[in-house]
Amino acid sequence: MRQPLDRIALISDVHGNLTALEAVLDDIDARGITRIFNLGDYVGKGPRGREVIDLCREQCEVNILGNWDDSLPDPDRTFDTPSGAIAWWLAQLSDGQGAWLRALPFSHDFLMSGRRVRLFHASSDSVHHRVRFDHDEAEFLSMFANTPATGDGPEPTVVGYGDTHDPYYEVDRARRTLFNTGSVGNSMDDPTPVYVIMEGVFGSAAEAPFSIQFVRVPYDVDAELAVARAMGMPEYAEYESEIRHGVYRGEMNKPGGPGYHRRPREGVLPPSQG
Ligand SMILES: [Mn+2]
Repeated sequence: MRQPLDRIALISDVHGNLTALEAVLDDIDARGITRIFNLGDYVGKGPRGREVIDLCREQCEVNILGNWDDSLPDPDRTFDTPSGAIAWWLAQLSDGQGAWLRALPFSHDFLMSGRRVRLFHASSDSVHHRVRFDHDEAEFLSMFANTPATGDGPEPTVVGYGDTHDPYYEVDRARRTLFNTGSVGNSMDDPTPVYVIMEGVFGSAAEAPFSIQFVRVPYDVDAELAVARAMGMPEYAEYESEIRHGVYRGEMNKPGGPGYHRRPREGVLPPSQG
């Protein structure tokens, strides 16, 4: 008999959407999974950053820094949107939460089934450097590199991240595995909350079965929007566009409608309109 397999739930980009987080935590609990690692972006975009932080501090074994967690409580931040939404999201946080967010670790490494796993929010060098799913080879390889932000430990063979709200899974011939968890609270394209279950032998350098599963969890989007309305959250229409339709707020008013999430390939003609 081989060792029993361990399961870890990876959640990311909750963004103040407490209703979605509770639905995902219920699903994780119903599967009997007790270990939850959070890849960051607790706050901003949605109304209940404070409650999301409180719940994640209580429920998640690992909490990692996201770009919003770094920039929203930054005492040197000077920008806001015309609606004043940034100041509103910041004002929702309780005393000490901003400092807690900014002190979160950049990355988290562990062994599973003989693979060296590294988790971070956006990329290996900064929470503010975004790597989309239609990256090139250099960007792919950069995700496995050590940087001043990750430190000088052994380089990973599996990297998981969030940030783009757009989940995927990719492998190369050196067995390097890159995946994006997608977003719990603000999922693009399919707005259904999504998280990852990673299964294998935790902490083990010996090869063993290893799997990554994407789980979509429906939730009460109307209830979440009702809370945002009742709280008077700025940019309500933008929030509705994202969580009801999966359309990023920066895309919702584009002439011709929101674009496809992959860049057009050079030299490929658009489909005939005939
Ligand atoms: Mn995010």
